[in-house]
Amino acid sequence: MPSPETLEQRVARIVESTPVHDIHTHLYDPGFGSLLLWGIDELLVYHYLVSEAFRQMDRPFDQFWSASRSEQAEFVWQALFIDHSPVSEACRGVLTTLQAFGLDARKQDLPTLRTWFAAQQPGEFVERVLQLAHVQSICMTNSPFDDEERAFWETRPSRDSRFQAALRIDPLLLAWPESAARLRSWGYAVGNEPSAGTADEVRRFLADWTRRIRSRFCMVSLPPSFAYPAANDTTWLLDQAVLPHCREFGQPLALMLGVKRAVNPQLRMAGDGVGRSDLTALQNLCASHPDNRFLATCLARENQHELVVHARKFRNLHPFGCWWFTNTPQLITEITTMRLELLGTSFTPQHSDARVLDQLIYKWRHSRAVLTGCLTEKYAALAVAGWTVTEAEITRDVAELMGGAFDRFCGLPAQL
Ligand code: RAT
Ligand code: ZN
Repeated sequence: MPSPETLEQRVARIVESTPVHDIHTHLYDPGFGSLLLWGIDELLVYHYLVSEAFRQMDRPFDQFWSASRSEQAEFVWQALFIDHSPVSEACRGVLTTLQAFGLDARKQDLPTLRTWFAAQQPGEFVERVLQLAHVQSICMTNSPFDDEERAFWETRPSRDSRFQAALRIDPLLLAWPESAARLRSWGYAVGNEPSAGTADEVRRFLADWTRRIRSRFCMVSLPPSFAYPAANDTTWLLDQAVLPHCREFGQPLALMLGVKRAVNPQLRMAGDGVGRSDLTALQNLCASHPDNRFLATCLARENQHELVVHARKFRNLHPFGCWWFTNTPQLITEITTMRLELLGTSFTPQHSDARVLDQLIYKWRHSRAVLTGCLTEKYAALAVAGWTVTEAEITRDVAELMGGAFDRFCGLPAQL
């Protein structure tokens, strides 16, 4: 007789079979062609790996950056997989991904791996990855300030409904008045100084883009120095344009707090760092705008507890994800356990932040394993207290955590 399923096996089975809604990625709808990255070279030149590789090689920065993409991938492979054991989370991710494709990274050298990827048919490959990662839908990161991306939107591409849009507005909020000049060049009559007319035009810009890309929410990443309210452009733009826009469209604003951009510019995209935020800003936003909803994630480990406590006080705040430097098994375990203990299931434990399609596989395999561990521990503790959870209850909870709570918080995608 087969031995009965343990609690952990049951939770694992349910977590693994529940499709996830990945609420923050840097992936693109396949209709955007070359903007959607995939394949072994892209996996290896992921900026998480590039910053690690520079620690293990003496190569001058210029020499690395002037090399071709495939040479850069070879440098990273040599430094992180051949010369040292690939124990970091980002390295392990490459191996999990290759393994899921049935490729033995130990046996196959880079040229052989490249040949395998080159033989994949893009459309089928997208389906295969989504299936292996068990991802049902994805939020992209869509910036009108990105020239390459804007050009795609202007062609009015046909859309894959699984790839939902999120309107990213960092330059608008953080680089005014430079961004005012860009808005003017696109036909919006904004001035550099605060005025009712400028606020209306910024709102028109936001409304146009929300409709054009059918975005579900606005997003911004903010430095540790972010304060609210403050006597600066960010506060007036939030108060007069962004928050009214979100209210009008019934959409949340996602705040990603604590990134220090370009602490080492020589690393280019890999050169951003972390800093502790003062989450009083978030508290003030939630308290003074009860009719707005805020999604929030923090980059600093030191901010995680405060974020959860704010969420206990403000139901217009929804914590999400273990972002970037916190997306490691140890920190996901710590953060997810803390959130479960203080918020129950009213949060979204993870997003992938994938930049390369194939990464969905490892990001979700690794995160699902951690979520299984955290939930098992909590259900076992409930059993000790005389509350044995049923299959249906676990299924309900997991669905909440893997996109259900997020969808309820955000509201259904608007018919724009
Ligand atoms: O995790 C990342 O890939 C970072 O580079 C950032 O893009 C970050 O996630 C962000 O959205 O700003
Ligand atoms: Zn991101």
